[in-house]
Amino acid sequence: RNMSKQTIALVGAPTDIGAGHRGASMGPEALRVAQIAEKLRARGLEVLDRGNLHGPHNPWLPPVDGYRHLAEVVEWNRTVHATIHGELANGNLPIMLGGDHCLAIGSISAVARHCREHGKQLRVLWLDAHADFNTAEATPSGNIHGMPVACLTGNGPAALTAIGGHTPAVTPDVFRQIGIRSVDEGEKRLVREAKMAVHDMRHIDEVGMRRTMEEALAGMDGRTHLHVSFDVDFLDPAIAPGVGTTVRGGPNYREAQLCMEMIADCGRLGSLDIVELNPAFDKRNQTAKLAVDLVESLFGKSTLIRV
Ligand code: 5AB
Ligand code: MN
Ligand code: MN
Ligand code: MN
Repeated sequence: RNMSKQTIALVGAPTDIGAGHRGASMGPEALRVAQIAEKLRARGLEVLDRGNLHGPHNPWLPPVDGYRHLAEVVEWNRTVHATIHGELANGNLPIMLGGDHCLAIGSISAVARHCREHGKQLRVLWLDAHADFNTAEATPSGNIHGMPVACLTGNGPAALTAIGGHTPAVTPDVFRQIGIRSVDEGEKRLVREAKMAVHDMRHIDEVGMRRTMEEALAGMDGRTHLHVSFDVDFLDPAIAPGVGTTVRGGPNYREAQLCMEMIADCGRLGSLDIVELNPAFDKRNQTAKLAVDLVESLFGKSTLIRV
């Protein structure tokens, strides 16, 4: 499997610039304290910790024309884009340690650019309670962490949709959204219009995580680069309280493990975001530890005895 000979590069992006609560800026350090690097090395993987990126502080201002902190969000995402693209160009497998989910604009636009440069097909698994498909008109908050999928598909301010030099960075058909259970009214209409592939919690309840993941991973081949954007609020808040925007009724521990194990089994993982972890809402770093446990499964750790 090609991912085992790839070097993993951890890139910290300590900001909550796009979020509705402060604290996701502490995410990278919480993941390090939960030993993300050591646990992956124990799996025989080579891991480089590149440390943290730098960017503007959070001025905590109200929205302007439907966006909060747009200039700062742009600056952070430019830095993320350049760094993640550089890691991919060097043949590494980047893991962005967020930070809030607005940073996926930078990381996924970088992955998309890398795919265009190398004739690869992109598939993005968006693990989240939310669709993150809001626009300035539809958003109830102005928080840009609720807008990255819209921006990546060309629906947003030019300064964000053009990051990476290609607008749109990706088409809606590259996404498979999993775990969705909170979508705003105007956002719902946009999700339907774009024909987003949404495997919401109702779908997971009805067909189970196994069939959901079979569907989400179907149609990939040797030319597919798989990117996973893991918003920790994907998980049920009973097991993952350390996020700013909890929504009850998410995947439980076993469902989340199966999700990660099936992604590992497909052997196509090329890049990862871990976002929205907020230690200010956590207890004894349990959510960071759970995220690391799940990431170990994503990189092939299995409790399976049957072969
Ligand atoms: B997250 C909400 N839809 O737009 C909005 O955590 C929440 O990255 C967005 O998925 C949640 O403000 C953003 C109400
Ligand atoms: Mn999100
Ligand atoms: Mn979310
Ligand atoms: Mn959130």
